[in-house]
Amino acid sequence: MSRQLTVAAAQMGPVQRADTRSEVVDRLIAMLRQAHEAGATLVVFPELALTTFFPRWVIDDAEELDGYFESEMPNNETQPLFEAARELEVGFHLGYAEMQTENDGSKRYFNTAILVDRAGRIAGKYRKVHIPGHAEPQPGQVHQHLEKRYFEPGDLGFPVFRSMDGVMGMCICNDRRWPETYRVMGLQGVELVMLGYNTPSANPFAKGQEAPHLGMFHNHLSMQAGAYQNGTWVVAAAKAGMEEGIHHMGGSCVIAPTGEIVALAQGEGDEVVTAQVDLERGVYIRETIFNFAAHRRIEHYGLISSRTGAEPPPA
Ligand code: ING
Repeated sequence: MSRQLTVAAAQMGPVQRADTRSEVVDRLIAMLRQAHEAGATLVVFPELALTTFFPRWVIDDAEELDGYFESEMPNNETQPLFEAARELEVGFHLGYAEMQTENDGSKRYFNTAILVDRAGRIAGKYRKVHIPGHAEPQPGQVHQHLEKRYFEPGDLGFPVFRSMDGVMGMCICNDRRWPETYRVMGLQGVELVMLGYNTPSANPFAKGQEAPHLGMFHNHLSMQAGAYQNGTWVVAAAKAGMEEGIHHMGGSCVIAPTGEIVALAQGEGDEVVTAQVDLERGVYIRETIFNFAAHRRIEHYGLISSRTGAEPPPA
C-alpha cells in the first residue's frame, strides 16, 4: 500500500524591512504556482515568511513593532495566497507573527504557523513553543536574537491534524532542534512534520566555539534524527541569504522517515524543491525499531516532563 503526495519546500531569499507584505505575497504565490507545475499539492513556506526576521533588532516603538504582526489571517494582503491555493488545489504551511487581541483589549504575541488545506481553509494552527534567544539586548553582539522579548511561548502544544490524506504536524525553527518536539507528535502518529526556519549562518552566541560548517550540520542532524526516530517525513523551508546584512543558512529540504535527505535546495534565494512522498514509508519503522507501544519505557522517562534544567549529582 502507498499514499503518494508531491510536497514542496519553498525556500525564500531575504525579505528586507522595506519590502511590503504584498510584494512578499507575490513571491509566495509565484512559488506556489511553480510547485503546482511540478505536481506538488502541499507547499511549506518559512518561519515569519511575510516579514524580515525582526527579532534581530531592538524595536522600542510599539506601533512599529505591531507593524510586523498580523491581527487576522487571512487579511487583505494574504488573501490572494489563499485564493491561489484554492484555485490550484494546493495546500500550504505559512509562518507569520501573530497578534491576538483579548476581550479586555490586551494583546498577545506569538510566532505562529498555519496549515491551509487545498480548499484554501485553515486546517490547523501551531504557535512556537521553544522561543530562543533573549528578552534583553546582549551587549557587544553584531545582531540580537530577541524572540523572548517579542513572543510568548506557544499555548497550543504540538497538535497534529488529519488533512491532505495524512496526519500532519508543525513546528517552527528552534523547535526542530529538540527531540521532544517530534516525539510528542510521534505519539499522535504524525506522518509529516512541516517547519520553517530563520537561522543565522554564524551563531553569534556560541562564544567563538562553533566552526562555520557546524551550523548546517546541526540543522540537518536535528531534523534527520527527528524524522528517523519517529518514522515521519520532515519538510523544512529556510529564509536564506543576506537579510539586512546578516547571512542566513539555506539548506531547505525534504527528509524521509529513514532519516535521509531526499531533496535539498541548492541556492540561497527563492527556490522550490519538490519530492515524491509516500506517507506509508515510515510504517515499517513505527512497527519495528520504533514501535512505541512495544518498546517505550515511560516509567523511566519521568524527568523529561518534570525537570527543566540539568541537575548533575553533587560533586
Ligand atoms: N532561530 C534559531 C535556530 O534555532 C538561533 C535560534 C539563535 C540559532 C541564535 C543560532 C543563533 O535556528 C530561530 N528563528 O528559532
